[in-house]
Order: sequence, then C-alpha cells, then structure tokens
Amino acid sequence: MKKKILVGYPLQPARREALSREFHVDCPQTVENRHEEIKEMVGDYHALMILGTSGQKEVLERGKKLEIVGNYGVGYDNIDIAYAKAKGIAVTNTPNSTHTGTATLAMGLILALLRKIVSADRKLRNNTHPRWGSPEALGTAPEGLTLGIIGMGRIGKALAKRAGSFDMKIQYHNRNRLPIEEEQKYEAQFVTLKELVQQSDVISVNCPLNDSTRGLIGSNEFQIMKPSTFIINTSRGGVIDQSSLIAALQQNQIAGAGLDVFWNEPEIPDVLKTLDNVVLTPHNGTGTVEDRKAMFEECFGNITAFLKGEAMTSRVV
Ligand code: 8YV
Repeated sequence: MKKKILVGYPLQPARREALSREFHVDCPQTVENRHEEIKEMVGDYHALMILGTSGQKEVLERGKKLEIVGNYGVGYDNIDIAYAKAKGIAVTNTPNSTHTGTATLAMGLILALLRKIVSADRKLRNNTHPRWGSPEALGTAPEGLTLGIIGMGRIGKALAKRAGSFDMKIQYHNRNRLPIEEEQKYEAQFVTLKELVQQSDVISVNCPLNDSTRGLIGSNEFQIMKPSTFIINTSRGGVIDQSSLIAALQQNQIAGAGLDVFWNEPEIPDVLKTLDNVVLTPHNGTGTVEDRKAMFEECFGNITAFLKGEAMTSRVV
C-alpha cells in the first residue's frame, strides 16, 4: 500500500507524476479555499506538505494518521510546533534552498530604495520625473553605509556577503553572537538591538517570527532611527509593528521601506501603496524558478526520507 500525501497547493504535472510513483498524491481543488479543503481532507493522509498556512492545531488535530508535515519554506510560524511535538508529528522545513534567493531580494530592495529605481520608473511612466541632475532625483550610494542585519542565520549571512560586495559595513544582532571566525568571515560586528537601530543606515529584518520577535520593531525603535534610515523586511510582517511602521513613514521618521512581507497577507495596506519611498514585493523572497525547484526537492526529500526511515536534511521537531 502506498502512503498518502496531501499537497497543499496545485502541483505541476511533472512533479505530481514523480511523486505518484512512490505515493498516493492529492491536492485541494482550489487555491483560495485550500485551507478549508485541507482541514476536511487531512484525516486520511500520512504526510502533509504545506505552504505558508494550514499547520495550525485545527488542522493537525484532524490528521489522525499524520506522521509528518513538510513545510515548503524555511519559516514555520504557520505551524503549531508545540502541538505537533506533543502528537509526535515530525515537522521539516527548507533552510537549504531559501537563503540565497531571499538575501538577493533583500539586496535588491536595498538598491531599489537607495538608487530610487522603482520611484524613477514610476515617475518616468507618468512623465513626472525631475530633470537630469535635479537634487531630488539623486539617490544614495551604498558604499560606506552601515547595514544592520537583525537575525544572522543563513539569510542574514547571505545578505552580509552580498552587501559586502557593495562595500557596506555590516553590523548584526542575533539571539546568539556568532563565533569570532564567522564574524571575521562576514566582516560583521555584533551590536545590541538598540545600537543597531540607532546607528544603521539600512536595517534588514531577517529573523524568524516567534513569540520573542513579534513586534520587535515598534514605535520605540522607529523613534531612535536616523531620519535617513531605510528598513527592509523579507522575513515576516509580524516582526515589525504595522501601525508604527506606517506612522514612521508618514511622519518622515525614516527614509523609506522595502517590504516583501505584510501583517495579514495577501492584504497590503492601501496607504503603503501611496508612498513613493516604499517598495513593495509580494512575499517573493524565493520567487525564482531555481529556488522553488530546490525547495520542492528539499521539502519532498525530507518527507520521502522520513516515510522511508532515512535521514532528513532539516527537521524542526
Ligand atoms: C515561501 C518563505 O515562499 O521560506 C519561507 O519562509 O517565506 C518563502 O520562501 C513561503 O513560506 C511560502 O510558503
């Protein structure tokens, strides 16, 4: 008897075919209603592969036969880890295939803001761009600016590497300080969160969302940032307090924001769309053909290994 896998998103035919050689594979019928469908279906499956949703207790408790949840992504704030652990359900994620793409997008947002790439494009399209050389058309050179990275895991390190090639100075804050050899490798200096927030010209949020990082950046932090600071978030919307960020942008407490993640995705507050110093992307850190393929392979590699009793590359619990 083949084990049964429920995949939380429509699968490309080739991938479905590959999986079907070893497992019985099903997907929800719709993308919009997939969470409800998964909840209805999960009782019959040994493995669940999910993206960004459907790992809550209300789903897991219906998974009477569930042995493993494979998260198609590195961040697993969508999964009730404590409940999974208590029930003996394994959880895996994809840290090996998500860091380069997310770091590249963060670097892209930094450059887009510093060099006003997106706002110039918008102005050119509606013929409102100032003449060549006007002071307001000029951006800021990245060289010599201080980049403060909050969360120096794989994504933070990959960003440090990229920013280093633009001669940015790197400082970071992390739950645990890195070993000295790693700090030397990334030319990164450990600072307190307060120092990072006060001193950085660009702040990039790269930590996971959990109880200790929810609302980590709020009005107190925005108040001590320099008015020339840009903030980038490619992690999870909840790490930055939404109303404080909007207020800081509206009151020119900071220079701008590059946001790939939001508080209640896929919703994006309308006010953010009206601000010229904000660059928005649709939770697209891993939005390349190559990254999504690697994530698929990592996620299914883990599920397959688990169901066959083999070692997995990344197990959360
Ligand atoms: C995914 C991500 O696209 O890896 C993550 O944590 O945010 C993205 O790579 C997202 O998780 C979709 O499930």
